[in-house]
Amino acid sequence: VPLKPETAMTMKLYFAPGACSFVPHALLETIAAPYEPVLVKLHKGEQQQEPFKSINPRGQVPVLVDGGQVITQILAIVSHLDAKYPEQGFLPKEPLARTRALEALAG
Ligand SMILES: N[C@@H](CCC(=O)N[C@@H](CS)C(=O)NCC(=O)O)C(=O)O
Repeated sequence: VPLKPETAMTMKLYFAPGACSFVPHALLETIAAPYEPVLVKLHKGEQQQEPFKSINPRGQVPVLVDGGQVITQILAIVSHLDAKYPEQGFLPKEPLARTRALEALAG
């Protein structure tokens, strides 16, 4: 059965409550982006089990899947969302301010 187009195109965010996945999670919620949140129960070890382990062999959230592409790492996900929704101003446009924001996120 072919996937419905809207199912195929909807972003997915794999997240865990109280984890650092709150960063991209907050961005997606703030703009009411079309995405499907997928809960990964870290306390039950789901990050080390299938199906998640195949999605991110590092066994960590957050993971954003967009257009079938798996994106890991908060910095990469935030940069991706900033590029995808430039009008939202998730990251500063001015080069040094942008660098400092990325620096803070990496910390
Ligand atoms: N460098 C990674 C860090 C991700 C990370 O540390 N995720 C934690 C939650 S805050 C995690 O999934 N931990 C599960 C585990 O270590 O088993 C990123 O930027 O995404």
